[in-house]
Amino acid sequence: MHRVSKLPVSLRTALLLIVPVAVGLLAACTPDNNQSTFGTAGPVASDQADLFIFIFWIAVVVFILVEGAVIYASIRYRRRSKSDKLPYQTHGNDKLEITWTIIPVLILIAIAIPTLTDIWEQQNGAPTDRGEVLSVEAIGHQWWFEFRYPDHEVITANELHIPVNRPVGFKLESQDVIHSFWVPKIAGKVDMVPLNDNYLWMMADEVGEYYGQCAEFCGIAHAHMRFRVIVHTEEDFNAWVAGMHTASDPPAAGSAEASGKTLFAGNCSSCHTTNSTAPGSYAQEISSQQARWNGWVSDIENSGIVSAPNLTHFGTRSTLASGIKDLNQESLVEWITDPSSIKIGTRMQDHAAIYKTADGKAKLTDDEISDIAKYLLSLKPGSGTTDQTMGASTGGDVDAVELFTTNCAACHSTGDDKIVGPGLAGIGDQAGNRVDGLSADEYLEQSLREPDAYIVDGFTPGLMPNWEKLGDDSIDALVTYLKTMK
Ligand code: HEC
Ligand code: HEC
Ligand SMILES: [Cu+2]
Repeated sequence: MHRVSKLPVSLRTALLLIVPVAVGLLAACTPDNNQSTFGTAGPVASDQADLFIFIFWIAVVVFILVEGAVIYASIRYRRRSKSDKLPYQTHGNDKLEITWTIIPVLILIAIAIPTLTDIWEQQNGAPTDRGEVLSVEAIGHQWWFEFRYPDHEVITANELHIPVNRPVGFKLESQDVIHSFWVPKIAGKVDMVPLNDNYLWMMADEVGEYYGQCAEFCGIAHAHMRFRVIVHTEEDFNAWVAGMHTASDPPAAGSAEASGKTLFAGNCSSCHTTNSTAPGSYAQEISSQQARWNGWVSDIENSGIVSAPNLTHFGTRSTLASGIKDLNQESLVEWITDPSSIKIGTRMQDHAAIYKTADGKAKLTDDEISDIAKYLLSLKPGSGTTDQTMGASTGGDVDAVELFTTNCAACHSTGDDKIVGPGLAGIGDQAGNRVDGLSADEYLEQSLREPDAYIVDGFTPGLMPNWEKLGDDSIDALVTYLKTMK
């Protein structure tokens, strides 16, 4: 105490400040912390942690020996008199020099063996002797993560579901810049590089929810590019997969959710898919996502579309905006009103037509935003009775809005905005004048059955898919619906 009180004031305050800061920083290392690499929940992370601890203790021993020798020498042989006479000078000691060359070599070999073994095990692909490998493609986007399960034909975003005690093999990709995939308690980190696939495997040995984080600076919202890993029992995982293939029940007519659904179809569905439950929708979402990306790349400044998180069964998620906020009506309303209040720099706010306002906030009323939020929160696996064939007709009622949302909205807005195809506002009036001799009905039907028979000015052939596969009832319903677009 006596010594400390003699220090200059500024140094004393500095010391007083260092203590809480150091305690604060060290607190981040407690194994309980969500992003701590010490409390591990899988073999890859625990091998990495063990390796760290092993190297750490070797470093501690080296530190104590070397620093001890330095301190001992500087005290024992300190200058004791005012005489300027040099001490006895010695040069070269073969025994000593050989010893201090060999010891570090031995230490480095001791460190290299487990390091190389671990690198080898982790780079060698998912082990096949520890259970059936689950394949996942993880794709980094500014600033969110897309997860595709090719074997199960499921696509989701920002929340990765995996079964416990089963190896998961990841193919890591990026659509834009370099990101990095890291789940501190389970595995990582490996870069997600555009045009160059990387591979990583992980396995979780405890059921629970874990944090993931982009670990490579990738732009303004990098720190807000997180995700969650939800580790299920095998049974719950299978139930989750089954749920992802079960359509939501349609909202009751006249409900807030029904109004939200229509508003979503008009304002949001050019970028977001909400119904990837039907067979075939997996491949379709991949091509829509690519089309959105191509649309953005072809006009980075003004594009009205860009690849975006798949919101199928969004109501079952627990987080919003790639792990930044808890998901609930309130946070969702905040997000839709003004995404930057939660996360700055999103491509959603930069490109969606509804944010082209003076203050950048959505061109929607509070009630409309609340309805959209209610609709999104209602998206959960339904009773399983809803038709599963991409909204195609099964003889009963055909929901033309649903058909349009599922199949068309990725490329066509119902307003004037060009996405991949022309905005369809007014098509009901114009259809009859497009091609001489074709009535509105005939022209619209031809657009769906033989899209390349007539190409709208300024567009390229081959982009508009052929819709014969939807069946006659669905095509009739779509034609009727298109005619209402005055
Ligand atoms: C121009 C394309 C585009 C449009 C249009 C668009 N979004 Fe988005 N949306 C995005 C992108 C990109 C993200 C990812 C943002 C991020 O996290 O950086 C996103 C994220 C979201 C999320 C969070 C998803 C998650 O996994 O947490 C929600 C919810 C959402 N949008 C709802 C909407 C709603 C509602 C509308 C219509 C009012 C809409 N979006 C219109 C591109 C779009
Ligand atoms: C992959 C993108 C894409 C999808 C999905 C798509 N379209 Fe198109 N559509 C286009 C393009 C591009 C054009 C313009 C080129 C042409 O005329 O073929 C177009 C043209 C049209 C036209 C003619 C418009 C006019 O002004 O004459 C109609 C009508 C149309 N689409 C309806 C639909 C409907 C209905 C669906 C859903 C069942 C759909 N499209 C799905 C890309 C798409
Ligand atoms: Cu990133």
